[in-house]
Amino acid sequence: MKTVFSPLHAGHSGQMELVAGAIVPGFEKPSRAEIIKARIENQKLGEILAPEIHDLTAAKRVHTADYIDFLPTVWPQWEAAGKTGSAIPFAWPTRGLRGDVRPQTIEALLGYYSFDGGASFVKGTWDAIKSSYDVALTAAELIKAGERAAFALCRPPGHHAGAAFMGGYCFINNAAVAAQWFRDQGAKRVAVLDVDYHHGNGTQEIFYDRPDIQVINLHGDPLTEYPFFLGHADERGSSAGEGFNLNYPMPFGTSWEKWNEALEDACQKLAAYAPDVVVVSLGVDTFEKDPISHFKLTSADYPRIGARIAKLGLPTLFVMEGGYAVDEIGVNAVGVLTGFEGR
Ligand code: FKS
Ligand code: ZN
Repeated sequence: MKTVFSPLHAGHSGQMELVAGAIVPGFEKPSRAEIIKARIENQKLGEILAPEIHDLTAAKRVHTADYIDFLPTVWPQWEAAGKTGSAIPFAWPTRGLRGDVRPQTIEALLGYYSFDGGASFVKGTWDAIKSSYDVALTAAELIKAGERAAFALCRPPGHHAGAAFMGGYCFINNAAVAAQWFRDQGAKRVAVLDVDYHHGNGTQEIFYDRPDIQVINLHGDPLTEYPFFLGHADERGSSAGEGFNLNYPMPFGTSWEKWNEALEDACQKLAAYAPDVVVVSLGVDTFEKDPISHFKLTSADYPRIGARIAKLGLPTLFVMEGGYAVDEIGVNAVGVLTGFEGR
């Protein structure tokens, strides 16, 4: 299958995050994408294409216009305010505070448009976000043009980003953009299958009241795992979307057998929905050696995931999300894709 990749992701580099009380280099780093790209070449998965440049219309179909217009202004505003380190949000309008009044300074706006401090900006961040969006749309276009499958090697990832917020390394929700784009191109129903270790809270929020986009998540139980405040099994969609959101939260230590039972059930529900196209939010942080996660999948399991998804027999867009065991991220992510191809 073809891959779409942009070198502009690499400008999103050197951002910092808080771990156990210390500010450390972010886990979501450029080598992740570079190692996956090298593995694609090594495995001869297929051609690697540069993205076409798109305007932001498709982003504004799933995000608010004010949020999307804010993103490219972050670094210029941060610099104009005389700040030099990573732009990290640190104050949020949670319960008891006013979330309905848009504030005016860059520090305040970072909090207004986020749910945690996990999506931070450096100088090259906007260009990377934009390239990741272009990668997703270009890969979606390959599917529309008749490819059975395509791989959007997105970085930064997207599934934690909601209609008007960033967080958890995510800014624009690439998978949601692609799903909506397929609808706008005439697909009647689209399914999003999110196999990242973390719940895709952004994707769930964006499509929660919609029957035309089914959202299925397999993830660490939010009682004990990030993003903590969404992803429970009783979240099944609202109003017209009731029954079209499915969550499979699983405990720390989950290994292939249990995870695969969830995947099997998810795939049966997905097949019953009979979508025209599937968007896979592909995270490989379910891996046993992932430094920030607590599932126990092995490298041998990833091709099995791909093979099960292939069995659906549907046009499939893979969109890269998380995975932080960089030494094995190429083997694991590309393992899903070669498994899909039956090799
Ligand atoms: C404090 C721990 C914060 C954040 C985990 C983010 C996971 C992101 C992801 C994505 F796919 F979006 F990349 N942990 N330092 O893997 O879900
Ligand atoms: Zn994740």
